[in-house]
Amino acid sequence: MAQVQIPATGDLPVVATQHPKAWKWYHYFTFNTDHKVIGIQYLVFSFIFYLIAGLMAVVMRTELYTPDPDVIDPNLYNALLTNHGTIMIFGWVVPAAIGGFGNYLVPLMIGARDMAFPRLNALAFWMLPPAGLLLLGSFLFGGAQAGWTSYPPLSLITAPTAQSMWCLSIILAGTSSILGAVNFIVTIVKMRVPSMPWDKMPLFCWAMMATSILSLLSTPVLAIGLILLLFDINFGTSFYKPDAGGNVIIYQHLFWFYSHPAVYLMILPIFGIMSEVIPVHARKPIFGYKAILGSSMVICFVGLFVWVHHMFTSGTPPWMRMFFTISTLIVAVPTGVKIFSWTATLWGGKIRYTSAMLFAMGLLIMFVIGGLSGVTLGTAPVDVHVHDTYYVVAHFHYVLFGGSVFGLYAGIYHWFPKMTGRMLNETLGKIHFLLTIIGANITFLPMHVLGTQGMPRRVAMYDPQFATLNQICTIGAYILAFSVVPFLINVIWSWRWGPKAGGNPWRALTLEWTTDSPPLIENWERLPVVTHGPYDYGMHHAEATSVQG
Ligand code: HEM
Ligand SMILES: [Cu+2]
Repeated sequence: MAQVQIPATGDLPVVATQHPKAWKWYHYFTFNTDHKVIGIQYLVFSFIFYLIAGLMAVVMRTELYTPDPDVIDPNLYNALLTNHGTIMIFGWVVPAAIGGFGNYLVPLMIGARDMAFPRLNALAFWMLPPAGLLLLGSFLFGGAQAGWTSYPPLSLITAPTAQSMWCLSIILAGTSSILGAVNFIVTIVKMRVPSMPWDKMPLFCWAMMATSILSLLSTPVLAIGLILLLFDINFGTSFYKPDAGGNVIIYQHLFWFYSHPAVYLMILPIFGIMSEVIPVHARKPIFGYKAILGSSMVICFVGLFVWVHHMFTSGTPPWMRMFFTISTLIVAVPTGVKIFSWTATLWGGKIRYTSAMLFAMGLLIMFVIGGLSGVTLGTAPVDVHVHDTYYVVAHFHYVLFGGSVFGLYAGIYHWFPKMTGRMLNETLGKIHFLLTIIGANITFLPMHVLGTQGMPRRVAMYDPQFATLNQICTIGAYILAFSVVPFLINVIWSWRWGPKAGGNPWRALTLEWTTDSPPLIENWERLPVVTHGPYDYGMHHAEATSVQG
């Protein structure tokens, strides 16, 4: 394919003749610069890694079915634990939400033909497969075993080769995130179609803006922390070695300065997906457009000042505990604003219980449970008691699985017709939803009890008094593993044989629905003109112009 300059605005020039008419399957395995191809590359890649990390979880839960370490070697358990967490975060939620949905949707939603820097975009994606291979390859050397947080001194003394591969992998993934963040910010600021003012921009794009600013400010700090760790492991430096004058707490600060914001990197784009899915399937204008976009920006800013809530038990002085307890509780406010706005949007709407909507509603319930346990953990006096217990594991699985993963599924059910031109099967979708929400609650709800009773996290063996609840968790995990089957059948079957979707099957109002499904290579023949707000449902002028295809 000839390299051609794609103009930001204006009508499609002669370049169309230099492109193939539509991408063929093998283009998806090449260094392609089309944002839609890259978006799908991210989604498929990250879903494969989701399955791999899910398999690791099934093995761990099988081990935990009984109190003794009788299924796998405890060192292998630690390696699985470390890579499960790492892959779920850096290989699934972050690349799927930001790289996948962000790349696919942002240009389409703002009326652009591509991202601002298409080649940089492709480069950012192609850094991920080597990062993934480094993680998987590290199992040849025993696998990194120090947890996804990789605190020294543990990370300095276990499996040094594997730990170094882990560091390199995360540095690669982080660099990819930084490149992506620059691209999103420039694209959103510079490439909106002229008829789209800031206050008519879809909320998903606002969420991507907040996500990208946050990523740009925090990711380099993680890279610094990990480079110093690599030096300590391999080159005899002692940044973190206490016996040689180093300080382990510095690592914790560098790590959490990125990794608390990382929880917002994983949830802000998902909040963006929620703000798109809910109004379409409830046929109502979103409640509190400005409140939602404002709360994304507030989360982006305040989220930079809460990281020490992960370090309440690291000898932090009392004034610090107080400061970070208060800042943590403040973040709950903008989050609550969003939950309120979505609930108010549902209120009195003409709700269509599609699979996308069911996952969005499931997210509302699950995220509220996870948010409440988050508020209790953010309060230093409580956290000191339940720190490093299963209570923490329960909390972050409610926000990560019940939040991020539910949101990714809602997004897939909503935009699959746009991406492939085919509808997914709704019956299989509902079976998938039921298995997922039942499985998730059976797996993660008992963990709150286990944690408050004192079961530590990150262990392959435990006291027999915890056996019954652990068995329940393991059964839940099997249900969760099985829940993927109807989803996979649905996606593979529908991609080929599903009913044709047409341009706008949900009668939605954002710009991605004004082109064909799947969209043309440069998105539109003539760029769309914005004549109404993105959420003007039920308003006559908007409904009339939106129906297409
Ligand atoms: C509602 C707002 C939230 C609050 C108040 C909150 C608070 C906390 C606190 C205080 C901890 C530390 C627990 C400990 O000391 O061991 C923690 C851990 C964690 N949180 Fe959150 N959180 C929130 C949202 C989220 C979100 C949205 C995610 C991900 C999408 C998330 C993922 C995690 C993870 C992965 C951990 C485990 C860290 C570790 O290995 O220790 N949290 N959270
Ligand atoms: Cu945090």
